[in-house]
Amino acid sequence: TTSFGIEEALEQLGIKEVNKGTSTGKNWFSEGEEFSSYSPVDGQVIAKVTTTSKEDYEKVMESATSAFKEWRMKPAPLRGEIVRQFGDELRRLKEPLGKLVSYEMGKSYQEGLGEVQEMIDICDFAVGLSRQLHGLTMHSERPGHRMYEQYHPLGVVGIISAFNFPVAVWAWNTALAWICGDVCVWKPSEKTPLCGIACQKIAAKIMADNNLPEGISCLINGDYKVGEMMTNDKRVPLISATGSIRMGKIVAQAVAGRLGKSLLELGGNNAIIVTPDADIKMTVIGAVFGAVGTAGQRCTSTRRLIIHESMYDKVKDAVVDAYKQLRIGNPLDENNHVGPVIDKDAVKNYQHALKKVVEEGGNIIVEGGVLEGEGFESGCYVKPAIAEAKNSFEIVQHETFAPVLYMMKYSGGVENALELQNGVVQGLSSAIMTNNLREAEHFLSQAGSDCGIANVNIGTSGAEIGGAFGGEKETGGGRESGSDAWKIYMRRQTNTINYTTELPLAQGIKFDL
Ligand code: UN1
Repeated sequence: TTSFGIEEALEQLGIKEVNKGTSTGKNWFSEGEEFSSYSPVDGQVIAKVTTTSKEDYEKVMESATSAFKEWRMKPAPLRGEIVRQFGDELRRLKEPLGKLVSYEMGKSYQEGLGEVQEMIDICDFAVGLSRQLHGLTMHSERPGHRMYEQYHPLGVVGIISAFNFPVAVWAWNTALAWICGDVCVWKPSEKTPLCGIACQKIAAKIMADNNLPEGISCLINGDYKVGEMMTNDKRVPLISATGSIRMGKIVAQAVAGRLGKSLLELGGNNAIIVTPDADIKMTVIGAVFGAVGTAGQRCTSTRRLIIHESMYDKVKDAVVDAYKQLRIGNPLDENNHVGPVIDKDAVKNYQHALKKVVEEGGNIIVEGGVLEGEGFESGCYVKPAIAEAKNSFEIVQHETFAPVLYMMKYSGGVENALELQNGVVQGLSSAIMTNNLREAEHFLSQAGSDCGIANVNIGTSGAEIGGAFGGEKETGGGRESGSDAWKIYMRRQTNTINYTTELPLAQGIKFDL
């Protein structure tokens, strides 16, 4: 891996000392136990990181809550200026950070760079937004009264992110939360802690450059037990959590138990509907990238292809053919399309899915398998596989975070395809491949896709940051990143001002003294 410049990248990111096994260098983390970050690329330990203890968590919260008092008083456009500088620093460090993402998480270097690009894009978006935190004005029913609403900062925002987007999802949350006047405490996945430390370093540098407290951006490390300190903490009015449906249900209940707000971005079970009017070439690119990109570990990954019977054999042959071209290997080597899955547990889940689909009566049309030998020592490289399956299979109903694609047929009109597509508990992303206006509009209508994201002639993954990102049903209902997703990071206040010498009551109530 040295040949791919990992050492240099760690050096540029200022986290080489972490690599040598010392802790994060942050005096917050003095007490917890150490855990290791392994690269799925070569199986090496990249770093040892200290788990945040209860005592250290208290220090983090003190630093966050006191930073909030200062930060909320800065005008929003000034907060935007800080985010602009943060985005500039990300531009400067795009390559080393993209490389670290690739090495610690296992996605291709191109996708690692793409992830940092999403961070940069959301910063730009947030900078503009910092002058547009608009509320409405209303006409009061009382004479000489003015009524309007304003948005105020919320406080400490807790962010729990997943390994698959170890840096971008944090940035979607922080860039918006920061311009909104909030401070953030982030618990990255324990599988990608070094990405978290690298980002924290960048944020801390920008805060220091501007004489701002580092507590505006805080990091805590460890597994779900560390996350629980936050979900149960009344000082954290909003928890934004990305991960499995199982995790989301636990987080949602804990946060609801104290009537806090949660923003949940959970599992997907995303399908592409291929209609008789689909462009085959586009379908193949969308489906194959969607299914094997990030080794099938995006929440927007394509899990199901729902193909019209008249197109079935053609599409199946074209996709199977495309799978033959896939090169699996070190994701830092730009000749490869598919890198490893995150760890050996992910390999087990992948194997379980392939076994289960056969047991339930499915038919494997592209064989899977774990790769062995030179270059595959980590044991995390698997072959993207395809099975013909029924939507009703238990395994098809379940999100397996691996490159396993299920193919199924539909007959008749697009409404039959939609029944299959919507016939799962998840509701994140969906797509239709068609040049038929009627089918496309039906798919987008209220009787169409029930997902938060519905695309026409685009695959299920790779959403732009400008739109609101998230999904319905057990995906959790939260929306992050673009559009008006910022509103969840603020509290709305309705203000009515009386500039007369009378005090008329609303609803015309008479109350004479
Ligand atoms: C995720 O997998 O959690 O739409 C986020 C996409 C990316 C984000 C995925 N922009 O695939």
